[in-house]
Amino acid sequence: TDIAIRRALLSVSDKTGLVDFAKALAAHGTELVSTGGTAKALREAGLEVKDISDLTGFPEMMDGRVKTLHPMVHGGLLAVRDNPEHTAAMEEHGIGAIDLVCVNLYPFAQTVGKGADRETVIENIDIGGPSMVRSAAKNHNYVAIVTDPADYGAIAEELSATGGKTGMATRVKLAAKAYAHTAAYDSAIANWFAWNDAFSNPLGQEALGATPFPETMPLAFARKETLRYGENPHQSAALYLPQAPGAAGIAQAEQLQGKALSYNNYNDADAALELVSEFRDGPPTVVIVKHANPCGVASADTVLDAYKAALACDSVSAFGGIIAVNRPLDGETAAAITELFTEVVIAPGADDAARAAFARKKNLRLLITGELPDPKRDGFMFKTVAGGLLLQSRDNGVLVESELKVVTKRQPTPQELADCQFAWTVAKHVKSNAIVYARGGSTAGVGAGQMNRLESARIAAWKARDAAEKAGWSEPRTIGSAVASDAFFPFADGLLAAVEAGATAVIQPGGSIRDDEVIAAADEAGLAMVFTGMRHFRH
Ligand code: 93A
Repeated sequence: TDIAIRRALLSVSDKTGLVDFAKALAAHGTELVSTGGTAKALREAGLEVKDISDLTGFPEMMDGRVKTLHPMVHGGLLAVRDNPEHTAAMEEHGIGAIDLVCVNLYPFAQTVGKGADRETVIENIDIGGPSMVRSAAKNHNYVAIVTDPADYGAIAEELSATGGKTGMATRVKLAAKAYAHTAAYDSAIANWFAWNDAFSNPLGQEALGATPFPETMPLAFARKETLRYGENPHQSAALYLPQAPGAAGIAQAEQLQGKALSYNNYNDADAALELVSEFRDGPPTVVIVKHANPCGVASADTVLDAYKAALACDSVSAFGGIIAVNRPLDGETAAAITELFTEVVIAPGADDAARAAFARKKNLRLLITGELPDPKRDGFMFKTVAGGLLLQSRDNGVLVESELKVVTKRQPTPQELADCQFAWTVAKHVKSNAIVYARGGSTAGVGAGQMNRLESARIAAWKARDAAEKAGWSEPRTIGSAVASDAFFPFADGLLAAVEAGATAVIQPGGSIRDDEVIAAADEAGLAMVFTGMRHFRH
């Protein structure tokens, strides 16, 4: 059944094509009714238009929050025209039928995309618009619902072909589109609520209640770039950014030079930046990462000295590595870095001399972060499993010195305690099982990703001996070092391997059923051992 469009309600935020479409309607004698901004645009184009307030008998009020939410509107949209009760109600209340609705909604997603504040985003949740869209779409037997300016032309043609009518087939198609539109709109809002808190809401995860995890996991991320390939050349990949302000990390860094970052570059650069950010309030510190594990980390009086010390930990692995520093780079340090092949350098800033030094290495990617992200910030971590997705909160636990518990007869010396803290911070960013030896503000040996803790302890010690040999030192730097273990020692063997390597202090979470055994072994060897009470698995 064709329906003649006697009255049309137009209320659009995106005014594209509006005037032409309204003219096409008016050409068939259709009465036009509009909300404030839309009516203004139509009048300016010389069209005759009735204000919505004249229809409802109420002014548009509360900053426009209430303009079309009225029985005069929704009665006119929802009435079943051949239902006598409905028509009687229309007559009784003076409700006139509305035959076509042209609505597009407040630009919610665009407002979010612009990084608007919370209040502005909320104000851009359209209520009256979707209500009209849904009412009109439900009653598509009688009402045409137009939500997309791209459809104006075809509808205008249908009007001219039929003398101002729409056909049922058109109205059904428009109704389907309308519900898809409001569904997408509401899911964008749901996404924003689900994710805004994770990334930017000062109320943090508390605001989401005891479980910060949304019932469904809508991905409110927009593609930033397509990457050349994934972890391997036969895999494809892309980088996405959260559609909420406040996200801070490697994805927000500014690239000053070099080829586009690869999937593995991003992964490694993330590991490097996350670790160096732990030192954002510390002395100059340099992190060198390979295969997402730190192979050398050092703090010193200058960035240059820290770089040299970090490099000496494992100069072999450092080749083709990712370097992150916690201070703006100077020319001298930049020049030293460019002596070795490096994939990516990440820094809060770089002065002109540093930029000039890097510019000589065309392929080196230089990433500038500005102020380093806060290691204590909230956030989420994703990991896929075949057929599913694992989601957990960020590991934002940081060491609080006052919460350390000395469990051995011997107390750590101040130097041992400092080395313990340094080793622990690095171990948090090493793939499990992680064992890290540190001495005098730099790593002495890093053991990563082994299936048992003893092996990680042995590998780290072996790497320290190798580094000593390469650097011509008289002894490995594990002698007199502190050793950190990312999780408790289940047996004394791992601890004894550290003793053998020359460690004099141990930092670990504690909590094993054999803690007594492990503490006794530490006492026996004259070690000082502290428990953190917090584990840092990372896989
Ligand atoms: O604030 S609302 O949710 N309350 C309403 O009653 C209402 N009626 C229409 N938003 C409402 N609208 C929206 O206003 C429409 O969806 C459209 O996006 C916009 C058009 O306003 P104007 O004509 O003043 O530019």
